[in-house]
Amino acid sequence: MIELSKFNRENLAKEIGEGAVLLHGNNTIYRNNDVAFDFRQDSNFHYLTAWPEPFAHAIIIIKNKQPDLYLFVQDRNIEMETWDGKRFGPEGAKKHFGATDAFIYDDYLKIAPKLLSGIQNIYCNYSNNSFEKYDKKIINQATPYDQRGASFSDASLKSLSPILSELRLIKNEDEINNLKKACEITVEGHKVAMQYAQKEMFEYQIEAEMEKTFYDLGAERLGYPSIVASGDNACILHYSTNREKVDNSGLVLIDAGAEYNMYSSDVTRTFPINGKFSVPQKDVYLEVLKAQTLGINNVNTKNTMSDIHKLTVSSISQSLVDLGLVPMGVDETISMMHYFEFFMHGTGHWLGLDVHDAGSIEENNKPRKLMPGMVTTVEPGIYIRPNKPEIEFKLLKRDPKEIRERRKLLGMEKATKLENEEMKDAKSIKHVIPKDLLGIGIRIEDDIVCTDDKPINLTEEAPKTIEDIEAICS
Ligand SMILES: [Mn+2]
Repeated sequence: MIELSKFNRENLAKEIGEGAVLLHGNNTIYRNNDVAFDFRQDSNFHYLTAWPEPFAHAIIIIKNKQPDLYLFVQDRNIEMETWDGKRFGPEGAKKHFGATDAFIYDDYLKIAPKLLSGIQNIYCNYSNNSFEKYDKKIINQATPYDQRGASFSDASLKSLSPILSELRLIKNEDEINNLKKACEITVEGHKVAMQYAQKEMFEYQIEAEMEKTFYDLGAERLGYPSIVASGDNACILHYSTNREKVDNSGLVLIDAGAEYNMYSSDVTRTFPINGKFSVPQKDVYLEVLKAQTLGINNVNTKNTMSDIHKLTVSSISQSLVDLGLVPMGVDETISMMHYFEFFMHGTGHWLGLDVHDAGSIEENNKPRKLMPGMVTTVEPGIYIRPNKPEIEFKLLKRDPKEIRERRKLLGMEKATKLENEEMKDAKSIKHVIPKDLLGIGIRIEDDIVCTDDKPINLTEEAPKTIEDIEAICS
């Protein structure tokens, strides 16, 4: 991980050429009294420093495309370490983390302006509240415009996020290996959940058994809170209370991923608690699987994420027509966005240090082609909400791209108001949802690496066909 962060700093230095980068790590956050939430380092900070402790700042000074790392970290303190855990201290930062020099955290405001003195190009994250708290002050002092008050600076401030996001978007071999391991562990956890889940269980019991496997196989933590949603709960996209008893003939949707070496997996499987899909469950499942397979096969350098979404949307739309869930044909289901009643999220997102990883799906305001080393999820779904036995579909053409453009142009407030008015005035058609499909919610999700050749599915070992799922569940 330390080697990887050195490599990442060198790549950043090649992009920036001359200048300085200001970074802030995460701090300990208290839950109640002196009990802290589990600490996890900020992903950008980790990417460029591999520093594992709370309360740290970093400055990377770049000259002739060569980076020098300066770390500000908690000082060694035997008493504090007895309570809160070992610290590397400034000496450890130099010895083990490749810092050119290191200082104690509290000296940041004093020493940072000296390090930055006279540097013109400064990269920071304005949206981080440390910008107001620290960065503005030290830049004003380091590169003052008015020598008397030092309250202005003539440094050119630049946003770090776009450069760093672009770097993080393409994963190198070490990163792919971390993701592979996170995925391997995650697959085992999902298999255990399928084997273990039985009638009369509570969702959290299945969750506990799965997460035990994650930790047992070396995961440091979860990539995100596990979703173990039985029956109707599968139609709540971010359900994570996991406190209900599983319905004896229902499906269980599990969306969970282990984190390994800071990299996260993200897998969803949906299976029948009693080991056998009912006919309606199987009908919907096979349609989602069809769309997902199509999506995965199209993760290649010819396509954009938006192309892949279009493909899954048209596949799901055909399925919705075939299942009798929508009132019109495929073309109208797409152009009037009737599919959105049942498939209301995107097809995938980048995966890496963050489960929804850094990087834009656009380049120069246009959808970007996938490149080798990009890693994305592919996760279409169909959710047939139990509280909507009859749906009023608007007969109005809606283009998600136009909606997005107008929201950008007018702002959310005005644009959504207009949307509501247009929807209100539009004609509509009422449609009764087939009773036996109500409450079925299915999502299938895998983690896919784009290559020059065929896509690599890092999570294909998690059972997915009807036969494989019924075999492992029974
Ligand atoms: Mn996902």
